[in-house]
Formats: sequence, structure tokens, C-alpha cells
Amino acid sequence: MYSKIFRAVIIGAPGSGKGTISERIVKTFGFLHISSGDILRQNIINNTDLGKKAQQFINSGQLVPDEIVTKTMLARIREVGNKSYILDGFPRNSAQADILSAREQIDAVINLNIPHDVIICRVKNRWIHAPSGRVYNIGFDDPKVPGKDDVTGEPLTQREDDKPEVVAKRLQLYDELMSPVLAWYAERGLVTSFKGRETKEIWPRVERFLKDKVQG
Ligand code: G5P
Ligand code: MG
Repeated sequence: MYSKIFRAVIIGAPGSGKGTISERIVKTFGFLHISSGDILRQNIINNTDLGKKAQQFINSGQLVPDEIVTKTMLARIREVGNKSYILDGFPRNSAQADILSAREQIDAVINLNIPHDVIICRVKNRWIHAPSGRVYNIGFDDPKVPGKDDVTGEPLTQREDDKPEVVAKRLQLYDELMSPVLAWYAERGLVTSFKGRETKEIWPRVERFLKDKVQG
């Protein structure tokens, strides 16, 4: 869609809307969406070696070991080649950020800053179609038929790691591990933060920001 190659990272707590905003970036700007969580969940469904290794960590709200995720994500980024992309869920700590920065020139970091009370409410209402990764939310992005995927009609499920006790753990881990990563990117002048409670107020600002960056 645009000639300049643009490499962005989207950062935000669990349930902050990284997937939702990334999907809109894909539609509007034609970027590729590279989501570590989606890749890992797809591997769990396909029962691959990676999926088997990752499952316990994901379900309990822990990070999957760095060496596994980093290898997978760098391979995916390599495959993408010279195309604009949005990285979602990676890097997840300073070690991953160091490896990424040694390999890729990141043009911008989009930081979603959503209050925890909003997040806790959202994840309770999140339903997914596991085979495709399609995400719904009751009252925000409802399926056409309650409990069924719009495309296949198959049943929707809830993510194991969206149980309240696991969400609390994920939020705590996020704050602990991502604060230094955010500070590192901020020191390099790469971070733009978008604060709010709803995607409908955040998305127009992200869209304007990217239009300026990509076209300017
Ligand atoms: P993930 O998959 O990276 P998280 O925890 O970072 O998971 P998550 O939960 O996928 O992030 P999100 O993508 O930020 O959240 O949010 P979303 O899905 O777009 O939106 C959340 C819900 O809110 C959706 O139902 C959406 O429809 C709804 N919503 C959006 N906007 C609004 C709104 O305005 N109003 C309302 N009402 N609803 C809205 O990582 C999962 C696990 O994988 C492993 C870890 O174990 C991790 O815990 N992992 C890694 N491990 C190590 N290193 C890495 N790099 C790893 N990456 C993943
Ligand atoms: Mg997501």
C-alpha cells in the first residue's frame, strides 16, 4: 500500500487491544501482523513440538522460555523479508529486546496504556475461535450467533490463560518485565503512547500517527 518499509512493535498489557489494533493496521496499511501469542497458540492446536513445550507456560500465565520464542519469532521475521510489519507480543523482556535490536531496525513502538480495571473486564468477555485465532468480545465485537464463529459456525471457547487468577499473574509479569523494555525504547525516542479505555478512541489516534509516519 505504501512504498516505505515500516517496522513497528505494539506493546501493551494482556488484553490492552494489541491484537485488535493490529488487525486494523493490517486492514488500513497492509502491514503483516506477527503475533507471538497467535503463533504459539496455533502450534498448540497443531500439537507441534513447539506447541507441546509452550502449552504449560501459556496456560499458567508464565512466559515461554526465551530461546524457544526468540528462535521462532526471528525465523518468522526473516520469512517476511522486506515488508512492513507490526510485531505483537515480542519482545516480552529485555533479553528478547536485545536480540531483536541486534537483528532489526525498529521504526516505532506503539504503546497501549489501558487501565487494569478495563482489562480485567474485557478478558472476562473474550471468546475466541481457537483454530483461526479470531477474537470476539461480548458487548464490543459480538459474534453474529452467540457462542459461534462468524465464518465457520464452530463453537467459541475462552482462553485458558483468561481465568482471573492467571490474568492477575500475567498483568503483574507484564509490569515487571516490560517497564525496562519500554524505558529502553523510550530512551531511543521510539515510543508513542496511546492512553484510553476504548479502542474507538485509541484507533483514530494510532491511525493518524501511522499515516504521518508512513507517508511523511
Ligand atoms: P499473548 O497472546 O501475546 P497478551 O497477554 O500479551 O497475550 P492478549 O491477551 O492477546 O495479550 P491483546 O492482544 O492485547 O491481549 O488484546 P485483544 O485480544 O486485542 O483485546 C482483548 C479483548 O478486548 C478482545 O476480546 C477484544 O475483542 C476486546 N476489546 C478490544 N477493544 C475493546 C473495547 O474498546 N471495548 C471492549 N469492551 N472490548 C474491547 O501471549 C499469551 C501468552 O503466550 C506466551 C506467554 O505465555 C503469554 O502469557 N508468549 C510469550 N512468552 C514468551 N515470550 C514471548 N515473546 C511471548 N509471546 C507470547
Ligand atoms: Mg493478542
